[in-house]
Amino acid sequence: MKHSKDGIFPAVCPLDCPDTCGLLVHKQDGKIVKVEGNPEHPVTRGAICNKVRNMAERVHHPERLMHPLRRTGPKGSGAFEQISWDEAITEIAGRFKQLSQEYGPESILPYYFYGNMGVLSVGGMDRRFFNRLGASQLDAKICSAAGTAGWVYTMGMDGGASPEDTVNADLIIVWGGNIVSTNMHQVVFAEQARKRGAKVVVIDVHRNRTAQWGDWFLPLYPGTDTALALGLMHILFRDGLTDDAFLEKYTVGHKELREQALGYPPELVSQITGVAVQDIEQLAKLYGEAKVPYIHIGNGLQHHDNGGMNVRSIACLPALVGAWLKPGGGAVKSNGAYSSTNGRALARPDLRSNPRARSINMNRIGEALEQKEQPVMSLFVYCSNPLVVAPNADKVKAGFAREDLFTVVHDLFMTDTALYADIVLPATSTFENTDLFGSYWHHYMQLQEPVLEKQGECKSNVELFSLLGQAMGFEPEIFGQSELEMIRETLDHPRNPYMNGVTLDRLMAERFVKLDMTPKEHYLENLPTPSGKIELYSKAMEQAGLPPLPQYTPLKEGYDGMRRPEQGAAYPLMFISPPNHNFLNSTFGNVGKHKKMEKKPALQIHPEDAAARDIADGDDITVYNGRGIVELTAMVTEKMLPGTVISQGLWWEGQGTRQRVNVLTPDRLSDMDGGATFFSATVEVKKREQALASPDPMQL
Ligand SMILES: Nc1nc2c(c(=O)[nH]1)N[C@H]1C(S)=C(S)[C@@H](COP(=O)(O)OP(=O)(O)OC[C@H]3O[C@@H](n4cnc5c(=O)[nH]c(N)nc54)[C@H](O)[C@@H]3O)O[C@H]1N2
Ligand SMILES: Nc1nc2c(c(=O)[nH]1)N[C@H]1C(S)=C(S)[C@@H](COP(=O)(O)OP(=O)(O)OC[C@H]3O[C@@H](n4cnc5c(=O)[nH]c(N)nc54)[C@H](O)[C@@H]3O)O[C@H]1N2
Ligand code: SF4
Ligand SMILES: [Mo]
Repeated sequence: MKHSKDGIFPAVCPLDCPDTCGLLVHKQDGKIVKVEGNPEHPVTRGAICNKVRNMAERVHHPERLMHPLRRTGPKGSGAFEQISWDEAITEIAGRFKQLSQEYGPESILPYYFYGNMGVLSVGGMDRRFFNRLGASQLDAKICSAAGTAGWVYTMGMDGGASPEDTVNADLIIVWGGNIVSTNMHQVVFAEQARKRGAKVVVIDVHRNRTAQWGDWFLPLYPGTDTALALGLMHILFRDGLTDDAFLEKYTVGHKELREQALGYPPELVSQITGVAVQDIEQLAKLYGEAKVPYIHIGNGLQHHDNGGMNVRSIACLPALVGAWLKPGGGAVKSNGAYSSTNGRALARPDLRSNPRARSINMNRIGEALEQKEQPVMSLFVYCSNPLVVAPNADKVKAGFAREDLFTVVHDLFMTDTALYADIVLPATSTFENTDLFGSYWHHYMQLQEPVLEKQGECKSNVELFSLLGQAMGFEPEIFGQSELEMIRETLDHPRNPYMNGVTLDRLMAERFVKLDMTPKEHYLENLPTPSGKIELYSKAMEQAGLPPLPQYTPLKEGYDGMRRPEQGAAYPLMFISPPNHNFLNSTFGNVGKHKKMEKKPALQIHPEDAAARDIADGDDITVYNGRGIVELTAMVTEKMLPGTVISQGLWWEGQGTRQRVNVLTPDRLSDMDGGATFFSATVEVKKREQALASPDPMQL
């Protein structure tokens, strides 16, 4: 045991956030009383966000699940009885054996995401278990699939500039990211750059916290970023602001791109995007003349029908001006590849007797549960809250309500999803676990060792799937491995040169171990694209049936082919539902302190759009489309262009409210790699007292 009842202990923030902070956990009498940033962590430097400063409230929340439960009432009713772990495991193993015999193991589907970013928490014993079982595979594409594909087509790997270098930038463009809320240490680096004279430009569909902090905010219509990027390229080529020596040496397709950009003159781009011609001209000049321009590519602009292409197009910009040759210049979409560990050693796909088992895209979970042929008969949910976070959420709920579906949920709380489970299992918090953490942004690996007693009868994901493996009669030596053994194995990953020298022993001794970044010195000479160069023209995209060059395609819902939903359309407002400041996706949505800071679920609406509907600030409103209805409070504001409405935060429904924004979002897949299209939704809004026939009878 590394911990005692009192003292200060090092830990790692497990949340799905690029910063992956080093923490110091303060304990009194066996309870956490304070969480702060570790001043010794080279990126955290003692500063953490409000959410995690208040983490003790979540870890010691009176509603934390402490025992396994079995459902006793209808699904969703919240009626459960306490059972023992033995009973729970026996029942699950029994059902899995029976389903495997009757329907085949592919009738069982795991559903997970990154509620805990630990390498062992999602990608450890859990994957190993479902591989050995032969379950259906989950295509885990809810977060960043489309944008990553767009980036990788261009740059070859899921990695860009080094965050710590960005202090050298003299122009920072935050494009479709709300970093004040979602990547606070990038703001710290940008502030350092700003002290030396750097300018911060924010391109977004609403004046979010980051736009309020930046120097210049450019609002645009949702899903039009490719057009803006091409408009910038048009001017860069036109005005001789490109670095032609760089283009010649490190890229393929610059001549074709130059041709393509000719088709996007500022006047046209202004019509498409809503950005004034003079602003497009000024931004291009700023970018072309900057010495070290850096672009932070957020997740927001890729949650669209055309999301892959949005990222792909922006990813071409640094090459045009040769920004990659300057430390701190270039761009980051995400840096996940640098810290990738040996996933196969943990997940053991070799244990699968049916390597071609079907894959189900998590963005289509509602539809997958409707399927009558080869039906999904059991769902095992962990580290995710699909009833709140998955698109087209009423369809998801209808699937979860199926009487013949055997559902297990492992979580710390009775989430909206857990209310529909047959068996609910209590999960440990990260502070009770042993785990390994990389970051998808900075370059440090970290080890988490338990700093808190296991609460109640909670079990970690590793323990749970180890027990289940044993109950299924799977190989004890494979399902009985310890966490430290697993960490040692996954760190052994010669295929990732950045992991060179990162060992368990060093992690135990040093706590934060920097990746070996020397291979990055030759990054540009050695890009893992088919040509080895930055692909401004991508043959691979062409082969995949995609436009090989950046090309603007309007969103699918209600668009008139140019930019905004058609006048007179049934759902004429673009509905964007990005994260809020005090929750982490739906995590913290049940914690009093965090909810209080967010007040209540609201819809930001432009005064013109509000006036047209006789809506005043503070009115109760109904927001609806063909997928469903949500009830929110109007917040009348000029933070976005007319025609766009915003609702921040993934609020829980619990029982009796209608505030899950994902009821309104589409489960269409994006242009690349099956990504989610949360932000490509259109809606209409009415004042609440007006009676409204539900467009979706299922949910009344
Ligand atoms: N506080 C907090 N931090 C978080 C999270 C959280 O829920 N809360 N979630 C975590 C996770 S899982 C992720 S993936 C990241 C996401 O964090 P970010 O990368 O910041 O991405 P989002 O917040 O999804 O969207 C960023 C911005 O994109 C804007 N946007 C939407 N559509 C468009 C568009 O078409 N064009 C442009 N230019 N902008 C658009 C949204 O309005 C929003 O302001 O944050 C992580 N960190
Ligand atoms: N409308 C809209 N929808 C969105 C988004 C958006 O911006 N707008 N963002 C999307 C994005 S980017 C993402 S990444 C997804 C996120 O979707 P999810 O990954 O589902 O995120 P959370 O809502 O944080 O749910 C994580 C759950 O895991 C649980 N958990 C935490 N640690 C553990 C553990 O160790 N073991 C187990 N078993 N459970 C644990 C938490 O208690 C929580 O209930 O949401 C997506 N949905
Ligand atoms: S959520 Fe992000 S910023 Fe907050 S403590 Fe965790 S890693 Fe750091
Ligand atoms: Mo995400």
